Amino acid sequence: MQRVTISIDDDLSQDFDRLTHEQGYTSKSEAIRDLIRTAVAARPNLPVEGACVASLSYVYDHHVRALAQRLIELQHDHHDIVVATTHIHLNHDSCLETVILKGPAGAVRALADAIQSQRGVRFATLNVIGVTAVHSHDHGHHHA
Ligand code: NI
Repeated sequence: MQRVTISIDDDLSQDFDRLTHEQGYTSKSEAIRDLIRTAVAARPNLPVEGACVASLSYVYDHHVRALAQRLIELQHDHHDIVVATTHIHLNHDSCLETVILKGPAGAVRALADAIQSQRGVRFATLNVIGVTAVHSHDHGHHHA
């Protein structure tokens, strides 16, 4: 068993307490463990082989220091798989971006992970629209 200390802003912590109370949790730790289990189980099973088309949407606070610049740099670093980016100014603080990605599934996943894990990026959702398997068929399993 490991002990983990995390920081959560007051608003989010109160919302979480309200939710877990409604759900009947008596232990905040168990509620957080369940969230982690769900996150681990829900990670999309994106193959690392083949080419895919995907959209990545997320909200971020453009006041977070250097975040907008980092997101632009990440996209430029992967200009070979970034097809288009739509940026919407939601309000004074928040921006919504949807990035259309096309390329090797592993590279698409890696870029989506790099963007999602930036501090200040929220609600990131990767939607893989299609994967074209280009298996080399020399790795010991069969396809129906
Ligand atoms: Ni904006």
